[in-house]
Amino acid sequence: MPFYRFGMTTPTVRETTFQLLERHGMTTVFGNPGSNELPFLAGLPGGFRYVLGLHEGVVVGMADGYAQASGRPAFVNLHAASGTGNGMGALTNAAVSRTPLVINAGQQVRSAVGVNAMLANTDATLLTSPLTVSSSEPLTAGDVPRAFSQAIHDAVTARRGPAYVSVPYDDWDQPADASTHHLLGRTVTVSGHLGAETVGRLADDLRAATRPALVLGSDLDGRVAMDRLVAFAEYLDVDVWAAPSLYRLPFPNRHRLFRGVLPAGIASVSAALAGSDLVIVLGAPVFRYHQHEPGAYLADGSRLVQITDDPAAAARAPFGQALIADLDAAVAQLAAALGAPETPDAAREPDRFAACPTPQPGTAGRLSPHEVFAALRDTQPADTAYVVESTSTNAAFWEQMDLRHPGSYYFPASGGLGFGLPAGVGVALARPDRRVVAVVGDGSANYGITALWTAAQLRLPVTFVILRNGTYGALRWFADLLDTPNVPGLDVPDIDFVSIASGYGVPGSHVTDLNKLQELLTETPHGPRLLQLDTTLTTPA
Ligand code: TZD
Ligand code: CA
Repeated sequence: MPFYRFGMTTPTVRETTFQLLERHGMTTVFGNPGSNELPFLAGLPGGFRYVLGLHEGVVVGMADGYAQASGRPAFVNLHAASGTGNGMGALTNAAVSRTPLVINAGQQVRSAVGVNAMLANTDATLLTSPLTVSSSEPLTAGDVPRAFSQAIHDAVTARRGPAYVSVPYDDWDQPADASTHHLLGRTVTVSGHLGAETVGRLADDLRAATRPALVLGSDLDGRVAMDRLVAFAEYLDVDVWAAPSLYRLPFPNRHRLFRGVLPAGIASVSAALAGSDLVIVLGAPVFRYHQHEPGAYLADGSRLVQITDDPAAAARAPFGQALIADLDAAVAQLAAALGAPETPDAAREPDRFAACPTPQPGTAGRLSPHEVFAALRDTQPADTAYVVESTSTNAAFWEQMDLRHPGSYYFPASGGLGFGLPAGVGVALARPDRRVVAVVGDGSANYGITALWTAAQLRLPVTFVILRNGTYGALRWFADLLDTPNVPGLDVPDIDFVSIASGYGVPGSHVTDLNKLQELLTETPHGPRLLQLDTTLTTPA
């Protein structure tokens, strides 16, 4: 079937939609098909590729990793209610990271929805609406292309995040509305500069503060050059923290000014920031806490200003002043007002990066997570992209890693497991120029395990490192914190990921010895590989 059938006939809804997707560079379709989706997928136009995931959680996770790592919106095609439902756990992550996804689900033919025919999704828009920036099902077939145009702009502007469009499958061959060609040339631009007066006041406040601190959030990675942030922080010579519940890294973690990732509890944040009279939060919600630690949000004498490009994050913060602005523009404006350089002055900072401590040793037949991270750090390229989903090893990770490049760190933003393996695939698809290592716990790996098959089919050179401590380690730590002894269901012993990987077509090795690990890690991967490491138990903090 020819793709563009212009000329004598009006273009169809399907043709116009594909043109729109192409115009926005969304030519990769992450999907898992059903009967409702077949009319859309039949004969994809030239230039489009379809990436099949075997479970919708994996499809959304791959698209999330792809969109985050490429900095571009990704297109997803899911089956109606059940397929969308399977994807929703993964959607909780994309909602928090505000990953621009346009998710199309097939719907039964229009006349069959009302009677709830098999595979109809009645009230389709309600299913996803808590997790999307918009959810729609156009009222006429002709309006479908405009609905996609809106979804794309919703996904990438202001609020950002996943947008959902449900389309009855008899719509695709209908003629598009006569005026939809206007959509192809549309742009939506956000101009988020701060007013001169606001910048001046903020610069004055920063100059007047005796001990300001910067708290940098995940929204900065890929939006504000890491170098610019380093130059800014060095010029101010301030403490730099990463925001709690971090899922991307905005600042080199071994930089002499870096104080670490803020712990995700009210009292802990307040204690860490005590002594700073002015806290500037850039590109993060205030704050995404986890463990419940009631207390004062900030110590007496501390004041907080949040600069964010997320209007919702500004509105819901329980304290502090908020400014909504484009992050890159805001940092540039503030740096200019203060006279800070755009790039770091190498000569000024000969000892910019701190050394790494010696990792604590493992036990017989078990590596410590610290040793594993040290081995990765010492063997992998400096700009390796790490997708991390091992919850109890967080402290060990930050202790041992040395990340100095943008796009080095991806973590499930909502804490929804099932991200690590799929996002590893998505990041590798988006960035063939970077080494990709997914470090995933033996609990977490099971939620997105079928991503291994896609990695094998596409021969993506991802190293999947499975940390096998036989338990839901973080939950053991939490059970202790919450004083809830004897909780069932916390152990996951004896899962053989080498066998599982082999079934999906990914070669694996079982490693219990540090030398062997280092030796394997020095090999350059030409396709996916899985390393199952037996590890000792540690705690996330
Ligand atoms: N299900 C989903 C989809 N997301 C979750 N976050 C959980 C369950 C609960 N959960 C956590 O928050 S951490 C965790 C679970 C089950 C344990 C993960 O175990 P792991 O990592 O083996 O991957 P560690 O390092 O042993 O903690
Ligand atoms: Ca584990």
